[in-house]
Amino acid sequence: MLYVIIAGYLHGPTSLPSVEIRSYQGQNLSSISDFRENSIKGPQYVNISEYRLTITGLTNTTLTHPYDEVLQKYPHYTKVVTLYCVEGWHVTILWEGVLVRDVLLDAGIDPRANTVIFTAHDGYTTSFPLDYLMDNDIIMAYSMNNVTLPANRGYPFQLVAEDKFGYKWEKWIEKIELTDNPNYRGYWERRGFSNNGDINNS
Ligand SMILES: Nc1nc2c(c(=O)[nH]1)N[C@H]1C(S)=C(S)[C@@H](COP(=O)(O)O)O[C@H]1N2
Ligand SMILES: [Mo]
Repeated sequence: MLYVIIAGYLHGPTSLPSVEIRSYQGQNLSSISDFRENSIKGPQYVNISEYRLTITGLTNTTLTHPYDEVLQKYPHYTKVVTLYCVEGWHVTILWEGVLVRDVLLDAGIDPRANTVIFTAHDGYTTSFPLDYLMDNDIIMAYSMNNVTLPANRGYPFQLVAEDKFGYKWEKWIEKIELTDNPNYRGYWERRGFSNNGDINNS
């Protein structure tokens, strides 16, 4: 405690661990413990010192970012969004993250690209039309309800795929790949779930 006070005087404020918030601008939020954990291989524990976010495929360059670099390089955004799982539960959370659009533009988008495939630490994949990610302020979240994502919630990054079912909200994102194959199907999509995953017309 004394150290924290001294460090505060010498170097400006030292941030202390956050406590989850449960309301935001008058809106009630779910808790980060309201999710049902049913990931294909259970919770993943990503070693952050070895972690790299790779952006590749039909890009001008392949980017490989350590975790801190993602947070330093791109502007931060917050939004309240509800995740609906096909199993019938839902959670409303304050998400904070970086725009997928900013990351893709940084890598440079080849004009032939029309589809984006996300691959996770557990081998899970899902994909989107490039336009969905470019036109809708879609973020990759590193924080939920003001708390850094816990391991079971997708640390270091979960995609906030708003207006899409939960199976499109990939956790533990490691790779973002641009392709020209709109027929790519991810893990659940290959097992019969719709490729667009739209909440309103699946
Ligand atoms: N990497 C990865 N991401 C994933 C999944 C998974 O199994 N692996 N499950 C998806 C599903 S089906 C849902 S509903 C959401 C939220 O699931 P959770 O409650 O298990 O976090 O994460 C999605 N993201
Ligand atoms: Mo789900």
